[in-house]
Amino acid sequence: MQRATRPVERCTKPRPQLPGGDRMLADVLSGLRARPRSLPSRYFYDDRGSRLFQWISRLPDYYLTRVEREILERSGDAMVAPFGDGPCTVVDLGAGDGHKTHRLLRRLLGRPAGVTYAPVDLAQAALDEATARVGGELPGVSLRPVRAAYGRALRQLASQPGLGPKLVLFLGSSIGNLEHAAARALLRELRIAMRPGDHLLVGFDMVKPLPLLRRAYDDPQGVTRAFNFNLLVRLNRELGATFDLEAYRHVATWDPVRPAMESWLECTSAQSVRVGRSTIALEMGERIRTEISCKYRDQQITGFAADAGFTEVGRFADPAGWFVDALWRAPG
Ligand code: AVJ
Repeated sequence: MQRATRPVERCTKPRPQLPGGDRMLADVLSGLRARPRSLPSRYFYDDRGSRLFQWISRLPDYYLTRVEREILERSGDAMVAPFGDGPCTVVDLGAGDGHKTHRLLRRLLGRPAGVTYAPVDLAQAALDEATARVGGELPGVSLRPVRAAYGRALRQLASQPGLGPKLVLFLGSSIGNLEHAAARALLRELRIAMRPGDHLLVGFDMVKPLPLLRRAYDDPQGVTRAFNFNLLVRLNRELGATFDLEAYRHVATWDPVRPAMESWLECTSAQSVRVGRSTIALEMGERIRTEISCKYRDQQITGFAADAGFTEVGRFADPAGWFVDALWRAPG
C-alpha cells in the first residue's frame, strides 16, 4: 500500500517551505529591480545580524554607541526630570542591547510610585533579551514588552491604565536609516500616538569630518563588512537566493546632499542571481545599496520637531558635538 501511494505523494508534494515569506521576497525583488538597486536594511537584523551589530557597537571606530552612552550618563537626570513623582513608563523603540536604557531606568528606581519598562520590537528574541536583562538587573521595574510596529505599540500602550507619563526612547540614530520623508512620517505618527505631556528622546548622529564617518562604516577589522554580507547570507537561507558571497565587496560612500553614509555591496564580476522564480543580472562593478545612515545638522533637528508637532525641551550633546539626543514633549 505504501509503495502504491508514494509516487503520488511525490508528485503533489509542495516546494520546500522557505522561512522568508512572500513579503520578504516581494521587498527584495522590488529593491533589486530598482535603480539604484537596493535591499531593505531592516532585514539586517536576524539573530546573527543582531549579534554582529552588537559587536559593531563595541568597536572603537563606531563612535555612535559609545558617545550616546556618555551623553545619557552625563545628562540622564535632566532627561527623566519631566517625570513627576507618580508612576511613569520608559518605552524603548527597538529594544537594542540595553546598556543605554539601563542608564535611564537606574535613575527612576527608588521612587515611591512604580516604574514600567516597555521594550518594543518586532523580534521576539530582542524582546525576551531586553525583558530578561532589565528584570534581572533592575528588579522592581515592571515589565511590559510589546511586539508590534512602533506606532501601533504606542497606541496600544496609550490605552493601558496606570502607566503614567511616558518617556519614549528612539536612540542610536536608528532614525538615520530612514529617508527624511519617512522619518517625518514616523515622528508624526509617534506624536499622534503619544498623550499630552509624554516625551520623546531621539538620537541623531551629526555631520562630522569624513574620515571619522568612513572608519565608522568601514572598520579595519571588517565587522561592518560581515554585517553587510550577512544580509546576503540571510537571503540565501530564507529565500533560497543564490548570491555568491565571493563575488561582492563592501563599500561605504558619503552622500553630501542628504547627507548620509551609504553602505553597498559591489559586484566584482558579472553575476546572475536567482531569487524566488526570478533571475537578476548584475554587471561587474554594479552596486546594491543596503543602507543609508543619515547625518544631521542642528537646523534639521529643529525642523523635525516642528514638523511633527513636538515642543523642544532640550538637546544633549557630547563636548565635540558628534551626537545629539533631542528631548521633545507632546503638547497638550
Ligand atoms: C543601528 C541603524 C544606527 O546606521 O549607524 C552600523 C547600523 N550600519 N554600521 C547605523 C549600522 C553599519 C546603524 N544603526
